Amino acid sequence: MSPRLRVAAACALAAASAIAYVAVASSSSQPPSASAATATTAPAVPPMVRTYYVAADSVDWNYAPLGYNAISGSAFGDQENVFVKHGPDRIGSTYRKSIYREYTDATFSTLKPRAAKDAYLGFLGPVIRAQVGDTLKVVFRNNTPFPASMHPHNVLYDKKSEGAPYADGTGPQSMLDDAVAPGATYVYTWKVPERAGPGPGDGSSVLSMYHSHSDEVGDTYGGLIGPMVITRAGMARADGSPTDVDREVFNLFEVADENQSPWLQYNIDHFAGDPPSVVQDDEFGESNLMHEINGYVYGNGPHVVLTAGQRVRWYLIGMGTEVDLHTPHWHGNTLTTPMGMRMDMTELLPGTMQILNMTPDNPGTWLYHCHVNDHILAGMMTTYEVR
Ligand SMILES: [Cu+2]
Repeated sequence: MSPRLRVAAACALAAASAIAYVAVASSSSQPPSASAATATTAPAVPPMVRTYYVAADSVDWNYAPLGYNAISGSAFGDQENVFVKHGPDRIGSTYRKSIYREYTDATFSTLKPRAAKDAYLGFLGPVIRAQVGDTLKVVFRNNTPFPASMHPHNVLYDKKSEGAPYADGTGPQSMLDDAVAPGATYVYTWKVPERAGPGPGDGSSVLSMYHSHSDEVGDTYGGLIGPMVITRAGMARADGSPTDVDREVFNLFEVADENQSPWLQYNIDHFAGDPPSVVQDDEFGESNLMHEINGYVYGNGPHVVLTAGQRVRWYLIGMGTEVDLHTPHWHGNTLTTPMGMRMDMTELLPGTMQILNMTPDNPGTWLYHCHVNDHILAGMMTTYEVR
């Protein structure tokens, strides 16, 4: 199929599924298991098709928009300037990136507004939600100049919706999803059976994620990653969120290696001086290792605001390479694992996810950071607030 035909086909599919949240009959719906936490009484939400319109967009992203160290309250010094200082041979804190953004419909003309309380999500893609028994249709538009895809974790997909190119023996019609061309649109269909949702030891929801896998390493360092939540059947609100949770928070811990982003040359050309020789410079390479949480360093992102007594679920994602062993640590409040173990920190490795529950009881603005010393110095820190 030609790219033009592919777009036309995708648009037709999008139109057919434009009425989001259409209830469909499904035999895979299950009542909540006996081990599930007590849910707030709410009417059961029937299985449905949930449609999302997601584009990969090119944006100029500033990892440090405040321009100072918001954790220490001080101006950037020598330590921070290794990573954030702009100069003739340094890119600084602003890089062009590819990020997933949600639109209101298949025209991809209007961005879906992100609520102020979710501004902390930073460069993460939209939170995609489903209840066990649902089907997800994701209409994907690639607005970047590089091939891109959406590869999901946990949900059930066939070869037309895997979003990853490799020698799997499939034919051309099963490879359109692997690397969606610049300007093209593709519709991914992901099923959400029991095995995609919470297992016996989980709470009412599990974390998943999606990311581009056309060039897995470059695409994710370029910024194409987002969270996905699958809620146990019978425990979802209409929007898919779990009924026994008041607030959900999503964090990515990653050393974003901008040296491996497909935008590297663009960033050198537009944000650094001119010398192409900078890429041979070890210190230049170091300057592009952005130790970020949701795309921010040194507490420069909007922080999460919680209310004391809320049932808060923290969903954590780790990505990257061998330096990406992270140990998220919360000051001020404690958390429990779904199995009921108490902690105020946890661990993440590249490509792994963790879920912790918190009922904050200690008001204040609290430090929340990776506990790895090298990562502390490089700015993998933020705060959260309890009111
Ligand atoms: Cu870390």
